[in-house]
Amino acid sequence: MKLNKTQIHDINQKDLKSHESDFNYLSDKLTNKGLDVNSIVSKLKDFQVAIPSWALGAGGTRFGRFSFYGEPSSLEQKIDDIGVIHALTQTAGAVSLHIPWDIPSDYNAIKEKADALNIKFDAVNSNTFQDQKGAQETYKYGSLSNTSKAVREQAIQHNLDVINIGNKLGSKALTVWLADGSCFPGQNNFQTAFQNTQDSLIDIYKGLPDDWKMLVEYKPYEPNFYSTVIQDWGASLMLANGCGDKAYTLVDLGHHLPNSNIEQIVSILQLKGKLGGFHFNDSKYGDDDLTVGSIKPYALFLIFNELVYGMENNPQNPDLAWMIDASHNVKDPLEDLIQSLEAIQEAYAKALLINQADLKAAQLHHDVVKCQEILQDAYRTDVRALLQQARLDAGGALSPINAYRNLNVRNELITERGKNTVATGL
Ligand code: PSV
Ligand code: MN
Ligand code: MN
Repeated sequence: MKLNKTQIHDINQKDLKSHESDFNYLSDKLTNKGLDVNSIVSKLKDFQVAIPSWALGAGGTRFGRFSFYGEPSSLEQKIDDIGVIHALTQTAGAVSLHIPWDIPSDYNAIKEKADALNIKFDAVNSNTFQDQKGAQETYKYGSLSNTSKAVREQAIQHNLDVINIGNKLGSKALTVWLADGSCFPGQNNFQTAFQNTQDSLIDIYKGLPDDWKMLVEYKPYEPNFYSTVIQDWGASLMLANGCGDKAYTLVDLGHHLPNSNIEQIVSILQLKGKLGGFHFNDSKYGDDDLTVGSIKPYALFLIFNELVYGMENNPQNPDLAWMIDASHNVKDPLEDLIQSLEAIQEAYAKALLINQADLKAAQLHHDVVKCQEILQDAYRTDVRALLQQARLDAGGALSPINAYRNLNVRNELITERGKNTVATGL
């Protein structure tokens, strides 16, 4: 299924008048505060977030999986689905592939399809957390950290293969997330596991093309519940530094112990020029992979405040690879991704409203109350008309969810594809 601009344009007509009055009202208010509304709208238009190829089917828990049907069963169909989301939101102009879940069978055909839908290939993800069919060695006791040289070599080679696949598609980054760790005290020697991981990453890094980045993702626990080799930003940063200038830390919002100050982590990584990628989701308890902004929208806003500050003040930090890393059981996955994209844009827009000069002055005067007022004034502003304007300018839908439903997308997909389901392996 492919949406065209006319369909979306026609659907927008009904809400155009009320959008215009909302936008003019907000625009006047913000202009009076000294903000450049056009520049904010254009930043929102430019902000693109990659959709992971594994989030397009209903996710699942270890207790069950309930399909929405019409799910994509090939990489081509996954890219079609991202095309639908991108046509409506104009914010999902990239895909992040997981290898070997999504090895293209015909590279040219996939590239042409993605090009036609205006979708780029963002970071490619390696997978050494599952054994692959026909593999000689098992990752049961770790991959890049394993005490067995043969296992480490297999895992290194897999990452080099992933780089090669990404290269053919135009990707410029490899994301490494390891499940490596231990389930029980005494099972692993921490130092050996860490050193093996460092040495393996260096071997992968040697195969990285000059214009590529390596993104090292961390996570405190799960699937291992006693220790994880790359458990936090400190471990990730040490490993990245041990590899070289093209290696960076990747922050996933769900990969922190409760109450971690994630905004402070992203801020300091940017200061050091070492924040390379970002996975969006939300969580109540652990790595819940819930819809972005569904649980802690204020925390997301505070994180965006630091990201905006870093994007403006830290030229030593590269452009980030943004990706949604969420998936679950009870929503239409495409609607869920649309909601996540909206929440991301909303937090970004609110962060762009913060008057950084006023905030700095209030900080210098130790005016704690004023500092909080400045942040909360931005947070409490209803910025949805800005998001709508950005989408409208780019040819997207005023309300992507309403348009998705009015255009009957899920039923169309079911008619086209039948009651297919895909197990993502998550
Ligand atoms: C691990 O929990 C993770 O967040 C990593 O980013 C993986 O690549 C992704 O989920 C899918 O397994
Ligand atoms: Mn992640
Ligand atoms: Mn995760």
